[in-house]
Amino acid sequence: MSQDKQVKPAAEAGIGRRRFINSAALVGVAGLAACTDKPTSAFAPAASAPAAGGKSGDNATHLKPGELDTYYGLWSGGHTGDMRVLGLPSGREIHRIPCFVPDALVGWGITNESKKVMGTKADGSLRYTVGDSHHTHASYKDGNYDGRYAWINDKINSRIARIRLDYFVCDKITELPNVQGFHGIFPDKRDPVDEKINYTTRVFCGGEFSIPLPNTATEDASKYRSLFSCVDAESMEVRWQVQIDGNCDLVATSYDGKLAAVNQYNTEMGAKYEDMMSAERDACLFFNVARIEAAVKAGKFKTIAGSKVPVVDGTHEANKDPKTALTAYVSVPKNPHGVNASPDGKYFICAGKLSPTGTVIELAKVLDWFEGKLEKLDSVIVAEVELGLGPLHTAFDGRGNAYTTLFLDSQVVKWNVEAAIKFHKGDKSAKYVVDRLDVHYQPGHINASQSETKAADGKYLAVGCKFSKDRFLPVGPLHPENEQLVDISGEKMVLLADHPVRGEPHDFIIFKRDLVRPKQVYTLDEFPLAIKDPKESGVFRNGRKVTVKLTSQAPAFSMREFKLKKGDEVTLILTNLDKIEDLTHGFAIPNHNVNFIVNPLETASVTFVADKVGVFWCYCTHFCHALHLEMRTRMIVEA
Ligand code: RUQ
Ligand code: CUA
Ligand code: CA
Repeated sequence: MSQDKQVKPAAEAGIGRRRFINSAALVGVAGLAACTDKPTSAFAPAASAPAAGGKSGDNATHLKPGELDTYYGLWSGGHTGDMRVLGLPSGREIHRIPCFVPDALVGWGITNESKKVMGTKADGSLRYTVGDSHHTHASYKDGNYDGRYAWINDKINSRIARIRLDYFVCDKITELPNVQGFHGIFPDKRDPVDEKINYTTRVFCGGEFSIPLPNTATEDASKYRSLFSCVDAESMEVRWQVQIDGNCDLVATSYDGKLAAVNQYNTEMGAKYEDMMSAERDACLFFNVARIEAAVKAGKFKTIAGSKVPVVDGTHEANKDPKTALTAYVSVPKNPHGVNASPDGKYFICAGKLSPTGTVIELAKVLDWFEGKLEKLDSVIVAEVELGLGPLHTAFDGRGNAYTTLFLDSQVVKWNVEAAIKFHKGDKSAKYVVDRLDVHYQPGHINASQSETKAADGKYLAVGCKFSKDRFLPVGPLHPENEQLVDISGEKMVLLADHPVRGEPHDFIIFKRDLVRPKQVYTLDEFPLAIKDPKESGVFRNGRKVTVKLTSQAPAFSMREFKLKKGDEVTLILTNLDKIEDLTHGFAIPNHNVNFIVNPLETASVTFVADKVGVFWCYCTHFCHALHLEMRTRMIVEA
């Protein structure tokens, strides 16, 4: 508590006195677990808040039974390692998409198909069973989401997963070589050169922790380096990497495809947190995408032991001449967090974190610098204005306003970007702060409906509050997060609702529901192993290796029993031949660690050893029919 008292709410304290957070306050920042005093009590309950565009007294977040949400939200699950799908404005959680960690409901990590996506060791067991998903973004076309893919990262094991948005399933996972603490991701929005490619073909990935390259037990941290990686959106292979000075944190991309950028909080290249805060300024590091690809094509790269990926040199030293530079290090205040692209395509905004400021960088000027037309790189900064304490992430409404989370102030600040630029130029009458809203509590991530697209619509804002404290019924020591929904359709922000979510979501995106076209029944052809006719069922033996082929049609499996011998290595393939929406079956084998589901026309397989003599009732775990309980088959394992 004490550290928080040193910093009064922005409304009370003269913000100028806190130009930079003093070192005593930093103790609180480092813990980032500062708690506020009593919650702001004068809070209108959500039900009485005016609805977006609705009659007053309505609550847009309350949908009547049978009503559908108008937006999808894709939420990263944090260290649950999954992706969540929310409906908005209701805030209802509709789905969880397993990717980095096993999931008991669908059998992710149990079926051979999911294990292949997740990656296995030589003995067939999973390579990893933990994950930490932070950032999620979707593929673009013409500056808006095109409903093909979403991507999500795993910070622990440096993996990027792709989610197919036709079936809302993960279909590929790639592990980045020589990267630790893989944090931000962002797809490009078009190709920088080829006119015809007006859609996403690359995903950029920021490596946050620096390590020895290649990784050895070197103790001298001054030798550690970070890489910025580019993954091919289709093949999911790593195309190239850039070795940089400092580190990468979060990523943004420009609408013209020419630029990507990361915020850097550790330009000091410190190994201890004190070292990482020693400089007054860090950087927003820009990448010239077309030049990097040209350098790779021209063979101007090295490789790092253990990987064949081309690595180009993006260090300060190698990029002093703007006309050939691959990178540009733009100086921004102390330990920035978040870099976000405004929907008008003009600016990247870096939030200050340890500085109470937001920095606005004009992209046309960055391109000018790369052409040699701008004398000083610093002049790409068109505003650096005070916002409040602990600014982290920024969202946009498409009407020229930005919304930045203030972690320490427990607020969202709405500010006008063009007014901030005027103010920075010297027009001190330009009022750039439009509104402030208390949120509950300590917000990290923020996003608005369609925010980082050209179709930003300024309707809803979701705020990822890291602490929920007293906002929900107590359930013991572990609190849910509080995803708050805010109406931003008017001048003032209006808090609409609290939504508890299981820990620990980070970033999320919100988009109009008609941008995706989900399919609710598979086609048999999606699966090479599909058993298209129940007559193909049977037990097929090849020495100790046995294949069991089975189909399901409510309320029965195609074989009522099947026989195995103790010690058989069994691969069981199950195709669900039911083709009706919502008719999913499960398949569980007692005492064999097998349980998975098959959705309509889906095929899945499992491999296990029949190591116990006996009768095992394999049963359907997913309620499917009035005779669901009767839906079983006997596995008889003989000596
Ligand atoms: S970023 S620490 Cu991944 Cu703000 Cu959540
Ligand atoms: Cu099939 Cu329950
Ligand atoms: Ca720093």
